[in-house]
Amino acid sequence: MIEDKPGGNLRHSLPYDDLRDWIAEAERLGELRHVTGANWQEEIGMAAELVSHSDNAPAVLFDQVPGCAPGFRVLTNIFGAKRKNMTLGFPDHLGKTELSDGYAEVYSHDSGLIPPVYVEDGPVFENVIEGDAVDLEIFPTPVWHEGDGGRYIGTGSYNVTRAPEGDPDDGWYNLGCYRIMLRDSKSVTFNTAPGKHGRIHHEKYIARGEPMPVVMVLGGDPMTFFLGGSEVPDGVSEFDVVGGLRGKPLELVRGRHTGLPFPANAEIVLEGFVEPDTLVPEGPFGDWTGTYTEKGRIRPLTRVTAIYHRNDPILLGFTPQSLPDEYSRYRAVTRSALLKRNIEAAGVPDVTSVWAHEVGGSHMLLAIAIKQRYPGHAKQAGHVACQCHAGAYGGKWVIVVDDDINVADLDELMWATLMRADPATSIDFLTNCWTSPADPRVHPDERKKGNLTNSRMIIDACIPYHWRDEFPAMNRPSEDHVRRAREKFSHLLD
Ligand SMILES: Cc1cc2nc3c(=O)[nH]c(=O)nc-3n(C[C@H](O)[C@H](O)[C@H](O)COP(=O)(O)O)c2cc1C
Ligand SMILES: [Mn+2]
Repeated sequence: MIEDKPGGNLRHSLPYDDLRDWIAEAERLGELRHVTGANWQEEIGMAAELVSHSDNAPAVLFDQVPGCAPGFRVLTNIFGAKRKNMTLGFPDHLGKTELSDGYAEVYSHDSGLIPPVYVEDGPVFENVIEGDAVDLEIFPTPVWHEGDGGRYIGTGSYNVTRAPEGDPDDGWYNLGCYRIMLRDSKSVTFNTAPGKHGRIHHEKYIARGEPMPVVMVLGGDPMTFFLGGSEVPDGVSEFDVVGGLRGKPLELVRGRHTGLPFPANAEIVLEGFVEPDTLVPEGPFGDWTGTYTEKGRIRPLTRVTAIYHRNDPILLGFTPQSLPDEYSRYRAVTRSALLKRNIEAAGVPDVTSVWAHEVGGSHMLLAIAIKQRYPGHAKQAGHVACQCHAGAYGGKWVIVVDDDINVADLDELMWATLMRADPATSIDFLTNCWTSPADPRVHPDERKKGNLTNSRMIIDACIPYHWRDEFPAMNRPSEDHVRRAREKFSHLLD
């Protein structure tokens, strides 16, 4: 049973095991629309863009895509309205910050891990296509944005990899969501940023001059996809974290060519090998920054040796659009939760709330509220937030405020920054920090040199601790005042 508060018992509350259960739940909520006949060249992408900007817009399931077998479907816009709560396993009425707080309570990477179990067979093996028969063009892979340089088959996807045998880092399976572009009917290229676990694994294979085995799960249950897109610590398998969140182990099968595991109930899985030394053009692709950042990118070639898919398979699409969008809504809820956990784990006390703002793609504007306990507390919170695992990548601004400020409200956050911070003395800058290839503010010359870094601004917008008793009070009306004003004058707003 779900308890009716944040942190209610998520363990038993995920109402789906696979993507089809999820679709049934979305139907039950009245939040799924069906579209037939839209083409992959343009129309699916157009519709996905249109619905992605509004939290109230439905999820959309596309079928009968011209040129593809009927039943081969694409699902988009899973993270909106009430289905956000359903997807994470919480009651309908929780707002986004309560949802994030609830997720922070149940998300744990060091306790409550439940490792997967292995099974012999599953629906994903209903269709096995190997060798010469491999044809990636059977799927209705859209061109998602007008300016994209290719069809992206992997957006709501994750890759499973492992360090090479004998490597000190071996022994756990990593799941990482890295976008995947179709190259031709037998090969793809995917895009791992420096420092990502999938990239680190690949670098270890490159050092040995060996191809890296990989499986790519292109449609599966949303929770596993979400964890594939989350910064789970080194050495911890996202499979185990998902097991913990579900309260029961994932059931996995193994690919026939690599032995790598994937959920038995996945929709579409590609298996293959990433070349150690063949680079091919990738992109451009509309990035999570709302830009086409890097033209002429080259990425490793992956040869697909097997396709496994369910009958009438569903490709999950989860594409960044101009901000704010579905992608930033999801990342705001889950990253804020992870970030709060990371800051607490570094020993910073009394972090009351955290919001990784949608407008910054959930990376570039991080707001942290604390109950100030001692001089220097705000600065400590800001610097930790700026550099911890969930906060470091692609960051720009970190703002620390007192706990009377609603960090998720941009107006309130900016008000506090303007009134409580002193530009000359409240701001620290850091240079040479970890950023994303999607960051449009990295100069092309630096990018070419491999200097993919940016700078940070950490704003202490808390009331100065040592003169807090003299700091002017807010003129925010008391609760009693607000209540009486409403009773007497709410008609003025009708
Ligand atoms: C829809 C989506 C697309 C993403 N695309 C990429 C990508 O192309 N490259 C990348 O490095 N990270 C991408 N990310 C972010 C990574 O998935 C995320 O940082 C995750 O933590 C990576 O897994 P890892 O920590 O195991 O490396 C994407 C995330 C999502 C949700
Ligand atoms: Mn990882």
